[in-house]
Amino acid sequence: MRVLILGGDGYLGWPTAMAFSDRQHEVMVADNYLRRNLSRQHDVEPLWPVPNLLERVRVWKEVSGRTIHARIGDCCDYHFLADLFAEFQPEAVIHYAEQPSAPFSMLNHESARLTLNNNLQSTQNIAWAIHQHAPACHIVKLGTMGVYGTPNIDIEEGWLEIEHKGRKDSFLFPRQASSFYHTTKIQDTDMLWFYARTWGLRVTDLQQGPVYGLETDQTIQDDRLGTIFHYDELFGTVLNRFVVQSVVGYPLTVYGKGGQTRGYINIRDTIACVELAMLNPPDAGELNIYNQVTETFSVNELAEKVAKVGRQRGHAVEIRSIENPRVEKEEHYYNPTYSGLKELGLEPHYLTDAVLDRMFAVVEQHRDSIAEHKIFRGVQWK
Ligand code: USQ
Repeated sequence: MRVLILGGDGYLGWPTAMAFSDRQHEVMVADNYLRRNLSRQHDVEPLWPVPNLLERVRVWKEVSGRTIHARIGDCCDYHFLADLFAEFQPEAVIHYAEQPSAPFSMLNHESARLTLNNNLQSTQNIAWAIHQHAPACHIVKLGTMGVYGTPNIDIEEGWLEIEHKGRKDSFLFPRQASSFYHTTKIQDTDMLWFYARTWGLRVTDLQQGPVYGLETDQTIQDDRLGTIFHYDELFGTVLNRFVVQSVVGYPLTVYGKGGQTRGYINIRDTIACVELAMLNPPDAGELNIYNQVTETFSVNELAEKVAKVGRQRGHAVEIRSIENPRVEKEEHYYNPTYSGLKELGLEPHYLTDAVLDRMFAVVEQHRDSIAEHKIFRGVQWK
């Protein structure tokens, strides 16, 4: 399939590009280095240095013999994006090109403005570029489980059937996000659903939970092909952070009571899910939604799992509850449905001790590069 990956330089974008290339898809990546630039500005660069996107593409060619086309540019620049669609004529576009950090979106007015403008403008541009240049192209947008919040009822896969005064209809499941970033992910879904209904676009929204992991079948082929791995408060996700904290003896930063429960997913499964979604497009005018997680854990459960494996490897792991910088429920009901992607063929990689052990082995190799001051800064939701 001819697939355009927007945000192709990121934690998920680059591993997806290599995996799809290996699976014989024709891949073009585009990125404006937003994450790299923000990391530099905020002194939270990743655990290991990563070659620029054009260099990554050259290394991939050297290692695999395969070609990934690459363009550097901003999806908020309509002319840049429209030209990509006109030239490449993608059959599917994977939209990773959003500012992905909840804490970053709560940092200050400028970070909130950037998150709003970037996430909504890029999405609107994609809808227009498809409408004008590649109308059959399927949009696979990375969404987030965080749009649902933590309601006191079971979370359905995107839609909820409502019976009201004797009549029935299906609506998007109620959304009540817990950060400004997550709120922009509600808005981009609403925008794409509008364009699907109005212009007949085909859209899949993947409501993904926090991702963990640092290796895929392709990243391990050469050190220069590694993904961008963050362990800082702004861009690191909780499990990745806990492994790094364990390796340097930094007490695991459990926010508040630690009962916050989320659906988690291994980076390998992210790639598999995105491909399954891409290969199973909805009809024109329809919005498919999948909950992209494979198991649920509370923060306390994650900390215990990481601590157990860390101690087995000789680390003195301490778990410490600290005052929660976020506004979120610390004890709550959580029961999401996530059967759709398994029905399409997903075979999950679960969070076993062996998976954690391998994460530790990789992070330990980079122990000397871990900068403790990056781990916690306490961005306040209030
Ligand atoms: N948490 C801690 N200690 C930490 C970091 C996080 O207790 O040091 C807690 C958070 O308060 C939260 C949970 O762990 O309750 C998950 O936090 P996270 O930082 O791993 O994930 P989050 O900020 O929700 O965002 C991440 C990605 C985002 C994606 C989202 C999926 O950065 O792009 O959309 O996971 S979800 O959380 O399901 O919305």
